Amino acid sequence: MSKDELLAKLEHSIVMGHLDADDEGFDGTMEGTPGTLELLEEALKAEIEPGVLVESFRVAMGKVGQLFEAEEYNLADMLASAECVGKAMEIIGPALQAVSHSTKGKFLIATVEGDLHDIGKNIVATMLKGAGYQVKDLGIDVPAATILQEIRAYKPDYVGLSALLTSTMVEMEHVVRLIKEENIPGLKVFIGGAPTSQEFADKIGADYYCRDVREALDKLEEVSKVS
Ligand code: B12
Repeated sequence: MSKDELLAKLEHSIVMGHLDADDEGFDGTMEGTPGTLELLEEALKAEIEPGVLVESFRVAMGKVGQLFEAEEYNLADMLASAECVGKAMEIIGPALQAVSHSTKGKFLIATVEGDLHDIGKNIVATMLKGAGYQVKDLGIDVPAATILQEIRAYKPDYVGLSALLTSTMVEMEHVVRLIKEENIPGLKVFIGGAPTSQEFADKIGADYYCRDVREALDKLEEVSKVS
């Protein structure tokens, strides 16, 4: 199988919520065929880069979102796909983190209160660790007060906030306002998550919006050059 075919199969297995060969997948027909975990193992053997794999996870989850929106998938289907990516990230996480041992700065990251989505946040946290940042991940559904408390205690150079719901973008705005009121010299606020945008970042006073983890890494490099 070529690398492209393997990636296409991996993407499909995620969309189908087909975790492994014991799992029947979304349509109940896939038991006995290689699932996400077996295909991932093959992809790693074929030396497909972890960064390429992460991008294919993002594409797959985008498709899942479309199916949910079209009401072809329900919440449980979305969760099955999320589980595939979650388990896959547990496997490739160490490889992503092994890239660098230097410290480029402290990055505090959280999904804001009311929001339970963590795949994107986890990818960002993992890749930043791999790129040499010291990352503290506060998890999901994190109240503003906890984020502020952690900023005071951990003293990060960067704070990253994630929101995947239009409803929790309001909470993100609230958190950014509270952070900015602290007036901490040099502290930069990064935001991300599918419904956010540069326009939204400008509106709420966040320093940087990142469409994906690649952009986050590029923007961090830029910031560290100027500061
Ligand atoms: C998986 C999923 C779930 C899973 C989440 C499991 C988990 N562990 O995360 C479950 C099933 C729990 C779920 C629940 C719900 N979901 Co949901 N979910 C999704 C789905 C399909 C994929 C999200 C994902 O993982 N994407 C893949 C990752 C890699 O991409 P990403 O998160 O965007 O992250 C990248 C960038 O955005 C960026 N980034 C993200 N965060 C950050 C942070 C920083 C600091 C930086 C720099 C960058 C960055 O970098 C990341 C990596 O490149 C999306 C569809 C979509 N298109 O997003 C819907 C989606 C977000 N969900 C949606 C909805 C409606 C819900 C529910 C309300 C459904 C319900 N009726 O209950 C609940 C809400 C629960 C809650 N309170 O949070 C809607 C949101 C609509 C809206 N505009 O508000 C979407 C868009 C689906 C749709 N098209 O309708 N969901």
